[in-house]
Parts: sequence; structure tokens; C-alpha cells
Amino acid sequence: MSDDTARFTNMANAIRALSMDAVQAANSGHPGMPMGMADVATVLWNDYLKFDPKAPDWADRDRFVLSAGHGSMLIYSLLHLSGYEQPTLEDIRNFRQLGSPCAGHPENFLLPGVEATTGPLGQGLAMAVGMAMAERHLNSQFGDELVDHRTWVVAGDGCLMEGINHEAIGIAGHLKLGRLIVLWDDNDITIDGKVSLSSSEDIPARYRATGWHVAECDGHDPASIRKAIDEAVAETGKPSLVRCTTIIGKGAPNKQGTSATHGAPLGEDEIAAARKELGWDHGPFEVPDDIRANWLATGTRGATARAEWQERLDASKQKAEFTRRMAGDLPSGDKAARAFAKWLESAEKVATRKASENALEILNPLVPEMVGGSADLTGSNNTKAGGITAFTADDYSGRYVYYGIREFGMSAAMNGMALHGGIIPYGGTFLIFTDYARGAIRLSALQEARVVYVMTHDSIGLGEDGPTHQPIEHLQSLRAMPNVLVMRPADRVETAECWQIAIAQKDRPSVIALSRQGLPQVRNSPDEGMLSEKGGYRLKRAGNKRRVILIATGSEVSLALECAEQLEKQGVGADVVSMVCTELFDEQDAAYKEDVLPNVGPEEILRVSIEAGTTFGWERYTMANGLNFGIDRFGASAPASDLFKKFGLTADQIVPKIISKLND
Ligand SMILES: Cc1ncc(C[n+]2csc(CCOP(=O)(O)OP(=O)(O)O)c2C)c(N)n1
Ligand SMILES: [Mg+2]
Repeated sequence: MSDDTARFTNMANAIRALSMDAVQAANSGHPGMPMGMADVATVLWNDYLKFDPKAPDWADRDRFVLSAGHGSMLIYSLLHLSGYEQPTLEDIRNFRQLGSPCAGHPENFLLPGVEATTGPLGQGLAMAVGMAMAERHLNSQFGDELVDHRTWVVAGDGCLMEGINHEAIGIAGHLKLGRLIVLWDDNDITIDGKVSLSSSEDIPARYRATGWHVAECDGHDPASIRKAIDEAVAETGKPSLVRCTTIIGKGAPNKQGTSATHGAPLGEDEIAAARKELGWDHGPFEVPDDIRANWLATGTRGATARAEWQERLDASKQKAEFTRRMAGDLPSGDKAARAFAKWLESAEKVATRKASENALEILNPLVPEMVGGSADLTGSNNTKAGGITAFTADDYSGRYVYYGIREFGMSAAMNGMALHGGIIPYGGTFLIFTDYARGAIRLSALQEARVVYVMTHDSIGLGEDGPTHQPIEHLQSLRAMPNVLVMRPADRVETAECWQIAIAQKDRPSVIALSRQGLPQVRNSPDEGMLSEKGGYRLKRAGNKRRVILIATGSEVSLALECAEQLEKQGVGADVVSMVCTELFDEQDAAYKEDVLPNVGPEEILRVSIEAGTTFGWERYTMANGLNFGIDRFGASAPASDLFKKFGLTADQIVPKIISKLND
């Protein structure tokens, strides 16, 4: 063995040893993937990846995404060995234990150097597509001197089999993202056994057909790996798939090459046999100094590049703007607020999707980091506004992405852009298709990513398209998801407020649910401030003695106002609360909530919810003895006004039920 080969082998074996030891200690985890990809990862980190462990948030670092998140010990080993402050060896010893940053799957909010939370297969690769888009876009704005990096992905058979892979590589191929390189762990094994149990697909042919370049290598031969990666790097006009033929669990003599190594500890005997096989005669979690030194050297490689980059940044006229954008701070100034204040001076009936377009006409020119798009519903979502042009393979400076009919791919790409930094992505589709995007919305929330989902056609109010297109459980199911602001504005003023709130959320996504149908303006007295920031607020105060509080959202707020008017005529005082965003309302202090929704029984004040969706969960605000108006079945195909009648959502049908409840 030459010195260089021995050095390399030892470095890769350090990953193998740490991975099998950590999984054994935790008595759970996935040793097979890190052991199989140890050689490829060592080549990548040693020879190619641009990074500096002393500055994990260096804006121009390469992004490395471990899409096969179950192989988390691979990235924990890489970060530890190459000299990141975390994880420490102690953290790795505590793999998968409470409080360790080495969670079962890599979490971007636990460890610097983990660019994305991965584990739901396929999404890491799809987020990497967004990162590569962000890189090219920012490059077009700030030039090679500030933005010039690659996005690397390690993906397994599972990541390539998932449906989202089709969407993600379709976008990437179309946009010719030549700096995106996917290293495919082609080990021919998934949990159930051989890949051939479930697949007989020609993956390289599929990638080529989608506009990708494909290179191949023996994933255990450093020279072969280098050759393939060189080829991928040289191909700048297309994204690259590098097919790395590997043996899962390589080094475990009796179990390698089988699914037995995928997701279970190898066991003491097999670990002992592997130590022998690998010639690794060091104790558990022990990495000899010379091997550690070689690994630390990979981590110091990037220091010069970073120092040079820092000099370029310091000398750049764009330094302040670049720094602001990467920090995620909004531009200063109140131009938008002043423009929106004018909206209070008149009362226009518009669909909130149209109001959203009007809001974007004001915001997009003022907030250059906003990058919009739609999953082929641009004319319905009204997402292209404010003079922004298309982001294309020929012009990455555009700020509008035609995502095609790829809701999940769009949402995952938006996560990638947000995680990359420097961009606030927003994208539209119909609210009903949050079902298709849901896996990515959940990862926006978990990863604390600022993504704005523009979800129009938010109820039966969309009318004739019928029940396949009419959301029922969607609003409540999204509200049940932690760390997402679900906002349903009632009119154009609230819509403008929702947009301002959404882009100001540094660490959470927002879903803005917007109507297809025109809605009367319910707010038009100036100087009320950003009432939507409170999540829910009293829009109308009872005239007569207050007996009822009507709580409504979006298109049902004007309906609640009608109900209140009828109730008042009958001598029953009724407040109307616009509950724009339950999450924000829940965050208000007790006194505020008590003022809006006093904690008294229904015999004193009856609480009533009105929302054209499931009533499930509204008891949270109306209490057990309140009344809930909504729709607990699928909708129907008809003009909107007929549907509101059919489902009992008219003042004439609601008011008598309230009166009868009061007289109970
Ligand atoms: C969306 C999703 N479905 C299912 C799983 C559960 N799961 C984790 S790994 C895995 C098998 C993946 O096979 P492969 O990517 O080839 O990984 P390898 O066994 O080669 O490490 C499955 C089904 C998951 N993590 N995400
Ligand atoms: Mg596999």
C-alpha cells in the first residue's frame, strides 16, 4: 500500500469505526450507509469540498447535503473529524440521546455544518436544487467574487426512488444547474433487500433524459471516484449524477452487502470482525493522532480561500447589501407601510388573491431578496407582480420561477433557497394542493425556514371546480402543524398585513390562504396599525349588551359582520373577531386574549366560529358550548353563492341558530 493509499484508507476507516461504534452504543441507527460511502465522502471532503470548519456560516462555502439522512453518522463523523467545534467526541458517544446534537437524523438547527434537515427521503436532494438555484441567482446579483460555490448531495437508492426525485431533477435539468452534483450511493440495497425487489429502472438513462450529465465510479476506489467527480465538475452546463457503486456496510465481513447493515447495530461480534477486516485495532471511539491530523488538514484547506473571499467582500461596494441579505434582515424604511396605509382610505371589493398581487406590486421592488414563483398557476395565484422577470437557464437574475406542475418540488426548492440564505422565497398553488406539498411544508416548519406559501382558492368559494379543488380540512390541519403561521386575511388590508408579517418571520414559514372570490373591504379606518399582528382582533364591538362573539376568518369575516348586524337588530349585542392567524393569537399575553375572548360561560357570552372549512378544532376558541359553523363533508361543484347557501353559511341560516342557542 502506498503512503497515500494508506493515509486515505485510514481516514475512511475512521468514519467506518465511529459510525459502527456510535450505532452500537446507541443500540440504534444506520451503520451501513456511512460505511459504504466512507470512501466517496473522504475523497469529497479531502479534495473538493470548499469549507472552513472555523466559519460554518461562510456565505460562499460549498453546500453539502446528506439527502440519505438515515446515514447521519456519516456527516457527524465528517464534521467532527475535519475540525468543526461540534460535534465533539462526547456528542458522538451520545448519538441519538436526549440533548446530543447528533440526533437520529441530521437537524440543521442543532449543528452548524448541517445545511438541511434530512431523513424524509428525496427531500434533501430536492432542497439542494433550491440551494443551487439560490447560488446562481445570488451570483447574478453579486458576481463571482462573492458567490461562486457548488452544491453537493449524497443520495441513496431511496432518494432516487421517491416521487419528488422526478420533480426535483426535472427543475434542475431544465434550469441547467451545472454546479449541482449528486453522489448516488448505488449499493443495490434498501431496507427490504435488493433494489430489484421493487425497481428495474435505468436510473442513469432517466437522469440523462432529464437533462443531467451522468458519471460513474467504483465508490471504493479513490482514483475512480476522483475521475468521476472531475468529470462532474468539468460539466458546467448540466447538473451531474455521479453513480458510485458501493457495498453497503463495507468492512463488516459477514454482513456487508446486505440490508442487515442498513438500520441496526452490527453487534459486538461483527464489530470485532470488522475491526480485524479493516485493520483498525483501536478502541471504540478512538481515532489515533496521525489519522486525526490528516482529517484536520482537510479542514484547514479552505482557510486561505475564505480569507481571500473576506478581502474581496471587504473591498466590495456591495458589502453592506450582501451582508444584509445573507443575515436575513429586511431592508429598512417604511415605504411599504406607507403605501399600504393608503389602502385604508377607500373600500375596494377584491379577491384576496388579487390583493396579494397588489401587495407584491409594492413589496417586490422594495425587497429584492424576494423570489417568487408558482406551480403552473401564475395567472390564478397572482404571484408574478411588481415587474419581476423569469428565472431561466439563460438568465439567473430573474426573480420569478416557473416551477411547472411540481408542488412538492417547488416547496422543497423554496426550503433550499431559504436555507441557503440571501433569498426569501414565495410560491403559489391552490390551497388544496398543500396536500402535495405537505412534506416540504413540514420541513420548512421543522427547519425554521422563512418560506411563504401563497395558497389561493381557499374554500368552497372557488365554486365550480368542485370538491376535488375545495379545501375542507386543510386550514385546520396546517394549523395543527407546529411553527407555521397559517394566515387567512379577510380583505385587502389584512392581506397586505399578512405579507408584511410573513416576510418578517426569520425562523418560520407562513401559509397565506387567499380567496378566489371578491371580498368586501372590512377595514377602512386609518391609523389602526397592523392589527393582524395580534393574530385575532376585535373588528366590530357589540352595540347592544354583548351576548355573542363571532369569530371568523377570511371570506367569512364579512359574513360574520352581516350576522352581527342582524343580531343587533334583534337587540343581541355581538362582537366580531377576525381571527387572521390562530398561531399569532395564541402567542398574545393573557390580558389581550381575555379582552378579545373573555373567559366566561356561554350563558353570559356565546362564542361562535364561522369558517368555510372543517369545524374540527374550533372548540379551542368557542369552548365546548359554543357554536361552530363550517363544512364537515366534501364540497360540491356549483357557483360559490349556491354552495354557501347549501352548506348553511349565510346570515339567514346562521342567525336563527344563534338565537335559538341563546334561548336554550
Ligand atoms: C419518505 C421516507 N420514506 C421511508 C423512509 C424510511 N426509510 C429510511 S431508509 C429507507 C431505505 C432507503 O434505501 P436507500 O436509500 O437505498 O438506503 P440504504 O439502505 O442504501 O442505506 C427507508 C425506506 C424514510 N426515511 N423516508
Ligand atoms: Mg441503497
